[in-house]
Amino acid sequence: MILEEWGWATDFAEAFAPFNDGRHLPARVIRGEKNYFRVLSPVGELTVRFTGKIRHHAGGRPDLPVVGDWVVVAPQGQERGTIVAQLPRRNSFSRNLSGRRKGKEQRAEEQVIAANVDLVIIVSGLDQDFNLRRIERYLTLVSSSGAAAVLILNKADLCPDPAVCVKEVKNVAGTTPVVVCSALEPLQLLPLQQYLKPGQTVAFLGSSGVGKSTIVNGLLGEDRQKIAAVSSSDGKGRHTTTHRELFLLPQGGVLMDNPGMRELHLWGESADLEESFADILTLAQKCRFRNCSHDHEPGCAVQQAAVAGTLDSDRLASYLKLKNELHALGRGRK
Ligand SMILES: Nc1nc2c(ncn2[C@@H]2O[C@H](COP(=O)(O)OP(=O)(O)OP(=O)(O)O)[C@@H](O)[C@H]2O)c(=O)[nH]1
Ligand SMILES: [Mg+2]
Ligand SMILES: [Zn+2]
Repeated sequence: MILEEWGWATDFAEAFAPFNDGRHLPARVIRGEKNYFRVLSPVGELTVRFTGKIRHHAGGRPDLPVVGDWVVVAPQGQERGTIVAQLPRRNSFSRNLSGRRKGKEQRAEEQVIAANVDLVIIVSGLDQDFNLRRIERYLTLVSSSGAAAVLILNKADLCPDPAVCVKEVKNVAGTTPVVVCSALEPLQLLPLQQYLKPGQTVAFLGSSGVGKSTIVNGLLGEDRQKIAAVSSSDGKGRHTTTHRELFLLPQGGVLMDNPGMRELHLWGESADLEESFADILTLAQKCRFRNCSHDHEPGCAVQQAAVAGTLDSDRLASYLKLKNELHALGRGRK
């Protein structure tokens, strides 16, 4: 087993050095179950649990291992082991779980979704799923993680005029590359090859039913992931994938398939909007007040652009909504 194929690199090796005593193995979490993990180690796949000590030191959920993490394992026998430490993450994605519950004052609760991801491919369907506001939300999530992003507009076969949607998406995507395809046609996945590199981890994110697992199977060249038998007629999907999991590509590169997220509440800071809403931040430099909220102030260049139609007013509303969400989060996590 060559660990480098799974993304092992010198920074992780340095962090592992103190454990390199012949009794421990480095391993990557490739799948998480309720009470155990599957990890990939130099001696192959192992089923591991984590010690109470890690649970104690973690001081809460965000620090516990997630899929993508590199961990230190004390092997027991041929197939089992215990996670004794977690190596520092390069990056991670989080969402705010408290947003899922109804109620007035909610304490923010961070859920780390995945770790050590180089590139996120955000998948959107060109069917009823198509929603620019959701795409903006995903782009903001990715920019807060520090990973690179690519947008896939899948199910092109179900869209009478994909070019119209692509144009709208490009208005919100900034510099993020946009790829249009139908995952049912393997040849249409070829443009994705340029984003897959040996040792790099690529995660697929998007709503349920958009075709993430279909794309993963297409790239792996085999049906590893179960996909929905038929597209559901309301376009909402069915949560076919229930676990996130890493897969090794035959030509190198690691793919992470994810369950579709029903709701995505952000975990981050207002600054995370700087990349996903760079156009608004550029306009804001011309606002009369430096701390303009772009809501009601006189001399607001952002509002003026929305009135003039050079900035989509729905996009501005989306920006203000996400900004409020992140501000509220800043208060809630204190
Ligand atoms: N028409 C059409 N159907 C597609 C395309 N890609 C995927 N599908 C269908 O869409 C349905 C959902 O695909 P999945 O790959 O299971 O979707 P998913 O994003 O993995 O969904 P979850 O696992 O629930 O998050 C399946 O019936 C696929 O066959 C496409 O490009 N065009
Ligand atoms: Mg799936
Ligand atoms: Zn303003």
